[in-house]
Amino acid sequence: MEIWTAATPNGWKVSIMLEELKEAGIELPEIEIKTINLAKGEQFTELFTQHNLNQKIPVLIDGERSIMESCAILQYLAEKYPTPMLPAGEARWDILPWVYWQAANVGPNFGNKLSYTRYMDDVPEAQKQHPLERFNKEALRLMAVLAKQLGNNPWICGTTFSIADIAVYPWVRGWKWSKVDITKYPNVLEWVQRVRARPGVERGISYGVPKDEIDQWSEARKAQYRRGGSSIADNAKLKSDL
Ligand SMILES: N[C@@H](CCC(=O)N[C@@H](CS)C(=O)NCC(=O)O)C(=O)O
Repeated sequence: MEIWTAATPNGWKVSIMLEELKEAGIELPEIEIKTINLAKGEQFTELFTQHNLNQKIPVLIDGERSIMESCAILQYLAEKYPTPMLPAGEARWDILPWVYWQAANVGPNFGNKLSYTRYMDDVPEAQKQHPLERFNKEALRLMAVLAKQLGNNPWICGTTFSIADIAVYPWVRGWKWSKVDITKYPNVLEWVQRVRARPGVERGISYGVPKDEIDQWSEARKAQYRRGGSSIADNAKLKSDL
């Protein structure tokens, strides 16, 4: 089995899943983790495109089968290696709609909010205002939904950690980076901390990331990013005080 990935929220869903499967006692086969350099455009090569026409990471290759879309990969791994993270039978329908909810809503809105907040530093403010407001408002609405779904439960789908938690966590954990104020929802904040405290998650989010940068980029990494021609807005430039 091969995983083609990068140190990004969609990539971490898969690496967290692998590590959580190990935590659950599953003996995984040898899996080759191939890091795709997105900045260099390796997702656009002919070979990559043969495995994923959509030209985005992550991709899972298992024998003759190539699977795109991080949430489809979560489901594939969960079905191939059964654990309580995706129960069998009817009960899986408590989980799967929340995985789809992430793919269709949380990822795109947090991703767009992040992009306009950090990675379009050279775009005039007036042009960014509408998309920033729109994606922020929708991201916050989604967090209100998440807060209701969590209620007093420890995990998104009740008392058992599931692939829904794995799907949603990597985007929400970056709330300070995307400036989505989840402090309005204390149970969401507590859930973020609860997921982060899991050893499998700790290992999963460290794929492709130097040890001291798991939760925050170092100044050296930011400088390296800028040297590559990308401009990132730093906190000092942003109005938000998150
Ligand atoms: N819905 C897709 C999104 C995948 C995606 O957007 N991947 C990003 C990294 S997080 C990517 O490959 N970006 C490179 C590009 O857009 O060229 C999934 O969940 O797998």
